[in-house]
Amino acid sequence: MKQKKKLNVAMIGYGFMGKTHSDAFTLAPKMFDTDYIPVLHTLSARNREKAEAFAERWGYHAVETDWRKVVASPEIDVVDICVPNNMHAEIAIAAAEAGKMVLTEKPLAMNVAEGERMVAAVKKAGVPNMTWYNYRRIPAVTLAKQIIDSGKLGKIFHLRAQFLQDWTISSDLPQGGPGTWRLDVGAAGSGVTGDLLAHCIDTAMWWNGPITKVCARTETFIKERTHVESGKTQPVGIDDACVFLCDFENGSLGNFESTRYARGHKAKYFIEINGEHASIAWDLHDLHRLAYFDHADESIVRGWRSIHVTDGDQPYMGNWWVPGLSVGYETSFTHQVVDFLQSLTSGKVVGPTFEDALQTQRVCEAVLASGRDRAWKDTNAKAMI
Ligand code: SOE
Repeated sequence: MKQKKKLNVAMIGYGFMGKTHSDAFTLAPKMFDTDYIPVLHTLSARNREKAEAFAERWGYHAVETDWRKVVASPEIDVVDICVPNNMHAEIAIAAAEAGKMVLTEKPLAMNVAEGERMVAAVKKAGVPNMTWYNYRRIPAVTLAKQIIDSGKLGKIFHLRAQFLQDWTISSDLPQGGPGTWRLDVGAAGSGVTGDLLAHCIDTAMWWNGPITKVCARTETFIKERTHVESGKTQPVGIDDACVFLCDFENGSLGNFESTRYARGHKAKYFIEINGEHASIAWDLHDLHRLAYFDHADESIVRGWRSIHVTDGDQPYMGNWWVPGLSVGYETSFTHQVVDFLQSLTSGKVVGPTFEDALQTQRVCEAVLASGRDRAWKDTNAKAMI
């Protein structure tokens, strides 16, 4: 039997993302052949009682309330950061300095300056690193990337993306605290731009190259909310909605929209790209399907086809069930772990690395500045892998 190598994982945080990541580490080596086997070693969170309950449910061996001890522990190989955005930089830099592999939830950081320090730290330490822009690894989204790279679309003219939700419409919702830190600018850094549009920007730049200039309009519909920690009514500093136009380096045009005020939409992530010969569209609500239109088809049968991405020849699907049977949202995280583990064996770096996530951060920061100043802004974003 092939000798497998164990990788002890420390998870910092146990919220929604702690769950998706724990599931991914568990399932990845079972469904895919990897030389490395992640071990759910330590769960770190401030609330011991809740951390213990999470650890027991998911099979972590240990619980630690102080993340600094976890990062310093010689037993830990990988530090995975799933806490609010304002803690990413400090933990990631400490983990890199301690020689650990570091994974962090998106967005990479609160802002570009922090992101640059994180990139410098992982580069200096020479440690493998990745940011969880998971939607790249939905098989249909990965297939779209392969089709685009094959040149089937020809010259690209347009890319449009939306990420719509409706969960913050009530003015009774507080800011800060476990479920609502995303509304607190001090914890999140921004609103929909960093939380939702960042996903669209990552996928868009992965498919279509760097976004060079942006022109945005941001809005905060509810200007004050009670803060969970102070109990006081405080100004809201996040963007509730954001729309922006952009230029891509390849000459194509982009338009992006995100809001948490689109009544009826819970997680409507839609992205479409139009080329000279063909177009592709994908919708999170129908995540195992890829819409494809090819102008080269014979005219009497030409039209949008809906590709059911479940065939063994399509990305990742050969390791799942049998053709025709689909997989879900959670497998985007599983595939991210698989690719990360395989990169450790092959030595071939896979994205999105911290450096890639920094490019998305640059676009987000330019979008927020553009919304504030009502002016076009350069992003200085570079190509991703
Ligand atoms: C916000 O509601 C959220 O959970 C984001 O934080 C995730 O990144 C996104 O995938 C789904 O929506």
